[in-house]
Amino acid sequence: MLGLLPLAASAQTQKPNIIWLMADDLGYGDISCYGATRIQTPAIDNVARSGLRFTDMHACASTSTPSRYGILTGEYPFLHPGTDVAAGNAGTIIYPSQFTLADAMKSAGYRTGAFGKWHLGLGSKTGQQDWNKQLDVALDSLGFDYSYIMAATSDRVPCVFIEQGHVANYDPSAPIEVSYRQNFEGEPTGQSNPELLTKLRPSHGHDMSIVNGISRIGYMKGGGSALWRDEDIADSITAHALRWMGEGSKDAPFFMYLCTNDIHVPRMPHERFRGKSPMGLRGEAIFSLDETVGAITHALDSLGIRENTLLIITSDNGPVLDDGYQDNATELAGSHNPSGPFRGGKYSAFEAGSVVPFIVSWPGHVKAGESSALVSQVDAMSTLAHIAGVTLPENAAPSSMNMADTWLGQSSQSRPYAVKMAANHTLVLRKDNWKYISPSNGGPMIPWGPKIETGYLSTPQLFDITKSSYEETSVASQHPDVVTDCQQIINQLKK
Ligand code: NG6
Ligand code: CA
Repeated sequence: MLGLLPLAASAQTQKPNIIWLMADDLGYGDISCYGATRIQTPAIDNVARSGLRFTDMHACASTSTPSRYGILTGEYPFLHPGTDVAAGNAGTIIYPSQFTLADAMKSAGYRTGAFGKWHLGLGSKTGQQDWNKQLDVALDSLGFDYSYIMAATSDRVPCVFIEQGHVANYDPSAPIEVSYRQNFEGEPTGQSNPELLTKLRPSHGHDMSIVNGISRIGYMKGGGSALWRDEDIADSITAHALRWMGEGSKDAPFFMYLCTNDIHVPRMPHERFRGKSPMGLRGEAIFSLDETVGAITHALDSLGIRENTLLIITSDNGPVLDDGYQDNATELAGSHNPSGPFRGGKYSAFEAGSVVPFIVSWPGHVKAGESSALVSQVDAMSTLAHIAGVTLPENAAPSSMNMADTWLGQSSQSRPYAVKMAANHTLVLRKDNWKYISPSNGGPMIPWGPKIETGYLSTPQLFDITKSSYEETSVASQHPDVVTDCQQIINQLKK
């Protein structure tokens, strides 16, 4: 049997391929290797069995744009302007002058590819993109050799894939126009033409342009044959990822940033999953995600590169049931708790907003098991750069630490602390056995639709997480020194 190779020796001889496979809005409790019983995720569980399953991984935020910003730049999103949930016509949020995770991998001799959900802006100026031409800022400016992406989310226009900075399968007979201010004359919307909503109806918001029988956020016109069919999004992303993976030379390693659309709303996975889960479309979307993972591992096996590939599976933020479409996710969840043992969900300052599944697999290098070390996705850049054998430029990845020993299971060392941001910018800190939530304004529940507890309070909150991972009773008044300490760390970071 192959023994575990020490990192230094192995990295010198052969750099591993690295796949960062990230689901959207997948909760800690949504997959069977993290305790779900009402749904089975055999492909993800397989990876978990061969690798290290973390129980205390923190995303940088409880929504997508800031969370992803932290991964790709190694900088806390609250330190950078404009990292709120981005519109589909947002200009680039990461500046081309910034050194990104993809730049780091490229400098290590890697081929770099991005697939699926992007949601970090495209083009140099918000609202000024000409979607019928090559975008002036696309992922090649951010270190990716190849990209096949969705500009934002599947509930936001434009509903087309962007390949190498240009609309994929562009249809010249149907020029594309996008606006987040007003509709285009004569175009139906979910609000004015609900009879055209043949596939899904909104429960809140999402009542603007209609594409594929589903209304979205924002207005778009045109697209023609380039418009996606939601049922095919997962297959399309996976097919492009697999093709790119197989095209590479055997010598150059690759870095693949693979972000699924599953299980974000609108949940409309392929018809082959229909009726397969008692949890309806949300369960089917989890199956679709699992199938993507299976397709990737199968391809790694077929190419004979599984043992030389570091495969990471994670999520960008916590789970949500009703996120704006009438897909019956709430009604059909039954005993399934997508938040697992944690309180809150997507958007929330409570733990379920940002504690996410995190599985690291690299057969022969990462010993299978479980790690309860406190870890953060903001460390992706320093950690993966280290594994790839590159030194980052001085000002790159300012919030990121090299945690390779912990991520690869050679140590159980925790990060000194993890900071994350809730939807209303409330900053949250986890440190030792403490969880701290900064005081903020905002009611106890998300105000616009999802039935999720925010965790916001006008006074500081402190929880002893050894007592219960479910944040029940604040002990802030009993531990004023800890509260001060946590607040000071946050203040220091903000400087
Ligand atoms: C919210 C959307 C929600 C989702 C979220 C972003 C409404 C009413 N809700 O504004 O559906 O798109 O933004 O999710 O529009 S994320 O996972 O990409 O951060
Ligand atoms: Ca998300």
